[in-house]
Amino acid sequence: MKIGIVCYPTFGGSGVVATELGKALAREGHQIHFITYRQPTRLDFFSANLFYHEVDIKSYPLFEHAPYELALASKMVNVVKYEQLDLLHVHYAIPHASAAYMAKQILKEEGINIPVVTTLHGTDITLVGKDPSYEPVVTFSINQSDGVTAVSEDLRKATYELFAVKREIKVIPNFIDLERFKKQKKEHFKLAICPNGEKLIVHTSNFRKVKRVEDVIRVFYEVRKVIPVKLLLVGDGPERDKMERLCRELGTCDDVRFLGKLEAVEEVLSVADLFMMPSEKESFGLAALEAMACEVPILSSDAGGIPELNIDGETGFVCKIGDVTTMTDRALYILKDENLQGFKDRALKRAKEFDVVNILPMYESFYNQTIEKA
Ligand code: GMT
Repeated sequence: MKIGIVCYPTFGGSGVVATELGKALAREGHQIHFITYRQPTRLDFFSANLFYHEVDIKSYPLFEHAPYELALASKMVNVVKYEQLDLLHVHYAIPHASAAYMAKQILKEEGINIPVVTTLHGTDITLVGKDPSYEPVVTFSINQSDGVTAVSEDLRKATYELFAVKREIKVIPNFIDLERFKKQKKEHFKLAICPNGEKLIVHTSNFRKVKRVEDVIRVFYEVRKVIPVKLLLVGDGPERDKMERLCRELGTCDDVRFLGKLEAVEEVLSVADLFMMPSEKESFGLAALEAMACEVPILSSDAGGIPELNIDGETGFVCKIGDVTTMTDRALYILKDENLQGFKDRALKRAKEFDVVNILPMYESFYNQTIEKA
């Protein structure tokens, strides 16, 4: 198949899922055309089946905000027409689904019928999309897609609750490349961070409010009163300054490192003993799956789709959002020497269920069904 993939070319979340999906499809022999405003982060190599089309966003003094959606729709028209694509797959509804709708209508005028698949990722539904400033367009463009998928059962349910969506939504969970995400031998790294055999807690995120990084630091602060432990925080975003201040206030700076954005996150995960994801909202929790694949147990909140991934008492623990006291107890339980290895083994076993090899055929068959119906 010749497939156009539209996504945000960003560091985590939907952009990574879209890029990894495209790469996996290309390995299977499909021709993949990425249409984005910047080269996606994990697409910096040559492959005969991978193509990248940059959206040109022309500025003009009249525009306070350049009309990205129009530039994107125009680029989609162009790529579908000249590369003779069979299908467009857009990741994250805003504004990709509505841009795809516009491209589809324009192409229809020229006698081309391009099927559109929209994948809902989370905040496009639960946070930004339900805001009245976007809701009518989001509802309309989801209903106009030829196929709709969501990354968890919880997100599927939330979409029906929050929007007047009539389309059937197929759940296709996120996936992991176990060739890349696996525990690596990085003992020297562990020794540098934990010179006295301390346990290591890791959190990675985009440091937005919904990630509740403060809970990570507060749990760490409580755990540190009981056992020797260190904390690594990977990523960057609007909350980072506040979190650095909190560490200074709590006097934990010597035991906490802010690493900023890191491409090879699997190296850090390889030496972690516990991964924390206390999010307020989380449709799936890809970062937790990446940690599990590196044999790291998860201490998470019960937000959104996380409990579909992290099995309470097995691969880690699932606690109520914001319940720092229970999270502290659970962290201490997992980190006990006699418990830790069991949690690590079960985390890896669970991660293997989300191997890209298992999930890719779900997308391929969904594409085929959508093309047949369109
Ligand atoms: O978590 C974010 O803020 C990024 C966001 C995105 O769309 O890039 O992530 C969402 O999509 C990921 C990939 O499907 C999911 O693993 C995340 O759970 C989801 N984030 C939220 O729902 C908050």
